Amino acid sequence: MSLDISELVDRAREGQPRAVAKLISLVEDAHPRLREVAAALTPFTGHARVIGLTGPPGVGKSTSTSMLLSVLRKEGKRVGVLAIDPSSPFSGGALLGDRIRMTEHATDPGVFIRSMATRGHLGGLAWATPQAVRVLDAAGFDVVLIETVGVGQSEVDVVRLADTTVVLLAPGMGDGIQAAKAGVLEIADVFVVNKADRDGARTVVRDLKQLIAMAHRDGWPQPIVPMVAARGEGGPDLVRALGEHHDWLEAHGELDRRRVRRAASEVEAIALRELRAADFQAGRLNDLAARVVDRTLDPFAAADVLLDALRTGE
Ligand SMILES: Nc1nc2c(ncn2[C@@H]2O[C@H](COP(=O)(O)OP(=O)(O)O)[C@@H](O)[C@H]2O)c(=O)[nH]1
Ligand SMILES: [Mg+2]
Repeated sequence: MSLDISELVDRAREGQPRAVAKLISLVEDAHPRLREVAAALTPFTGHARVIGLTGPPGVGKSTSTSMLLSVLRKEGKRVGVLAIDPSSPFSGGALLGDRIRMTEHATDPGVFIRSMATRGHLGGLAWATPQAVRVLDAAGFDVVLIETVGVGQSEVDVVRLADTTVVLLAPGMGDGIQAAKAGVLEIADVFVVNKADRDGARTVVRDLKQLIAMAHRDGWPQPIVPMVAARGEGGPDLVRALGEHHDWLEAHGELDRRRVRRAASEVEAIALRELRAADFQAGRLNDLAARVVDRTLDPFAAADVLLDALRTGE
C-alpha cells in the first residue's frame, strides 16, 4: 500500500477532514512512516492554542467543550477537539462524540473532533497525544481542545500538553477540599464550577476561593468561572478567562516555557517508546533481567546494554 505523505499533509493543510483523520489514524497506529509525517508537519506547527479540560467523569467536560466550540466558532476560529479517555481504551471518548454529533458542529468544516484511544500500544497516550496535536496544529486549527478525565496520571499529561489547563468542578462531585488533595490547585490555570444551576455551587466557589487564597501562589491569579454548560451559560466568560490567561502567558514569557516543557515530554515519550519497541522486538530485557538475577550482571550495566543496543540499532 503506497502512502503519499506530502500529498496527505497538503490535503490536511487545505482543511480536508479526511486527510486530517487519516494522519491522526497514522498516529494512533504508531505507523512506521510517522517519522516522515512529523518531519513534513513540523514547519507548519506552532500556531494553535492548546487548551486542556480536565475533571471527574460527569462534571460536564464534553458539554463544556461543545459550548466552547460554539463560542469560538462565532469568533471565526477553527477548532480541533481531541477527546482522550485513558481509563477506557475501547469506548474512550464515545460520549463526547455523541454529544457533539448531535449539535450543529457535526457538519461544520471549521471543526474537527476525534476520540483518541491508546489501543494498548507502546508509549500510550503520552506518546500519541502530542503527535495528534501536531496534526491539528499543522492543519491550521487555531485552537485545539483536549478533553481528558481527571484521574491519576492523565491530569499531569494534560498540563504537559496544554498552554492553558481548565479544571472543572461541580457540586456533588467532590468539594474544594478534595480538589486540593488531588493536586488540581497546582495544575489549574482556570477553574470552572459547572452545574451552577444546582444547589451547592456557591459553596464550591467559596471553598475554592479559600483554597486559592491559602495557597498564596505568585503569578497568575487563577480565576473561577461559574457555568451552566448544559444551557450555554458562562461560555463567553470562560473564553474571556482563557484569552486573559493566554495574554498573561505571552507577557511573562511563560508560553515559551510551557511549549519547551511540552516538547521535552514529547521527545522523552518518543525516546522511551523507541527503547521499549527495540527491547520488545529483541526480547532483550528478559535476557538481561535473568542475568541480573543470576548476578552475572548488575542492573546498571544491564541498562547500559539496553541503551547501547538502541544506539547501535542492534
Ligand atoms: N444540571 C446540569 N447538568 C449538566 C450541566 N452540564 C452538563 N450537565 C449534565 O451532566 C452530565 C455529564 O455531562 P458530560 O459533559 O458528559 O460530562 P463529562 O463526563 O465530564 O464529559 C450530562 O447529563 C449533562 O447533560 C450543567 O451545567 N447543569
Ligand atoms: Mg466527556
